[in-house]
Formats: sequence, C-alpha cells, structure tokens
Amino acid sequence: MVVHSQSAALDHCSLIKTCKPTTGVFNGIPVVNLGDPEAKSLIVKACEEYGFFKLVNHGVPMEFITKLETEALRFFNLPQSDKDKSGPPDPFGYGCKMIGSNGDVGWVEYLLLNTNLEITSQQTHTVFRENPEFFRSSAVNDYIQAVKRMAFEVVELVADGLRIEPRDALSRLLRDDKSDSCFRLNHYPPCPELQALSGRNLIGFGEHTDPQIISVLRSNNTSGLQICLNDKTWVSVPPDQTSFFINVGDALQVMTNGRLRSVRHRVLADPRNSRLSMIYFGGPPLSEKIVPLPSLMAKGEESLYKEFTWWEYKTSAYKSRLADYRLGMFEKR
Ligand code: GA4
Repeated sequence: MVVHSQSAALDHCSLIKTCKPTTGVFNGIPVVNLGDPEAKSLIVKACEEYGFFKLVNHGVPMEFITKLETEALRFFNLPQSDKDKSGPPDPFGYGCKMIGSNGDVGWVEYLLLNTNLEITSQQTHTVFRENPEFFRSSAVNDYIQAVKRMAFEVVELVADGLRIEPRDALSRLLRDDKSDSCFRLNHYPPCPELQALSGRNLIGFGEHTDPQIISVLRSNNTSGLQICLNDKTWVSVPPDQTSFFINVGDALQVMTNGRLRSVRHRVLADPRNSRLSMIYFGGPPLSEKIVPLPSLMAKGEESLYKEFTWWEYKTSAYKSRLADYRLGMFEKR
C-alpha cells in the first residue's frame, strides 16, 4: 500500500471507519499450554467464556513462522503494481482495502489462499503468476501443515473437554480432503498522518465473527487485535509473536449448540508500526450438515438452530456485510 500524499491518503480513507483510541490492554485473556494435562478443560472454559484464548507450547517450529513472515513482508513490500498482478481475491489472491464484495473497507492489504495442497500448483499459476518466488519457497506449505496439525489437536481437546464422541468428530472435518479451509496473510501498514489528523484509530479489519469452525492466528509484535467481551466492551489483546490465538467460529458455536461462542473481533491499525498476521480458518467440507453434535446434547435438548449445510451458511455469509450477525437467520425463534 503506497501513500503518495496526505490528501491522497485521506481520499483512500474516506470510507474507512475509525474509532476512539482505546487505552490499556486486557490482561485477562486465558492462556493454555498445549502440554498441560488440564488443557482440555481450560480450552473449553476459555471458549465458553470468551470464544478466544492464547496457546503456548504449541509445537509449531518458530523457524516456519519466521520464514513465512519474511516471505510475506517481501511480497507486501513489492511495488503496488506488482502486488495487483496477484489480485483480485476472487476467491483467492491479493486484495487491498476492500474486504469481501459487499462494500467493507479497511486499512489493510492481504493475500487469501487455499490451504488444500492439491490446489497449490493451481494457486501458483493463478495468484502468483507474476510473483512465483513466493510460492516456490516452501514457507507457506510448511507453515500451514504445522498449524493444521496443531488445530486438529486443539479441536480434539475441545471434543475431549465437552465429552464429544468420537473425539475426531470435529477434527475429521478439518482433516477431510474436501475441507473448505483457507489461509489469510494480513498486512496493516502504519498510518501516522491519518491518525494524527483525525485523532482516532483507523479500523484495519472491521468487527466480525469468523464463519468457520476454528481460526488460528499468529501476528508480529504490533498490537491492534481487539475482542468484544460478553458485556459488549472492546478490549485490546496484547500481541505475542511466539504464541497463537485461537478463535471459536460460528460453525463451532452451532455444533456445540451455543455452548462455545464465536468471538466478535476487529483490528485497529497502529499509527507507528506495521502489523502482519497470518490466520488459518478451519472449515468443514461444503456438503457437511452443520448441526449440534448428538453426543453433546442432553436428553430432550433441542437444537437452537435450523439445519443447514456449510455451503448454505458460507453462501449466505459471503452475501453479508462484515459486521452482520450471520447466525441470526439460522436461529430457531
Ligand atoms: C471473515 C473471516 C475470513 O477472513 C474470511 C472473510 C471473508 C472475506 O474476506 O472474503 C468475508 C468475512 C470473512 C465474513 C463475511 C463476508 C466474507 C468478508 C465478508 C464481508 C475469508 C471468511 O471466510 O469470512
């Protein structure tokens, strides 16, 4: 993203929302050590209360993380015209400021990628035709494979903690060859002039919940991520470049009949430092029925939601605005 002058920057930004600067960070984010024998109950508690937690001792080699970060920065530092050759993100590729196709904008540029290995060569061809070095390096694949493995373990612990049987009832959906998962690299450039002029924080990525089962986020050491607590207050998550942050998605909320809550979150651009985040969104196959898992339902308990497939939910999500409450139309009233 190149800002030529202050006025050009303001033109670009006229559609980007702002919010009052927030002070202080929230120190109450639950932290789970993947090696802790109590991990399953701590994960469930965190997902019930916040739909969000920080994962340490996660087993993803730091080397994979740093390598991908270097490659991603190399890409985002290319001239705008070169990056544009890898866009638009329909559905995969490079995007700048526009999020989705329904008018949402943010102070962000990004790469949306498929996580399915079979599609990788096709992706190299379509998305990285003009920038093949990015995909020729093993950085993306090594990272995604390691993060997926960790995500499978996390959802198996969710299953254990909720006494869901079989314990792979969730992980099999993410492991499936047809799993509809994706990967996103977000780059939030600093924006000092704009912030100084408005005295407010620019929204990098507007508030939303993730539609999938689980999202696994890692960022550099620049702050910006905020989550919305049950009392509707927004709190800043202190960044930690060596850990992962796990989000419950809408599909997991439905599959647990509302026991686990998908977390509303957003990202504010930092006036001084650029933020880079990498997120794996683990989703089920398109044909999968998204219904509460039978082994979790108490006797006589009814589903809070109408029955739908992941394809139906995804189609409706992609027609919505970022901030919409997407599960609303699937709730039984
Ligand atoms: C939010 C989570 C993921 O980033 C994403 C986003 C998707 C997009 O960027 O195209 C959506 C958004 C996300 C939910 C509502 C729709 C679709 C933008 C948007 C306005 C890739 C996803 O799966 O859903």
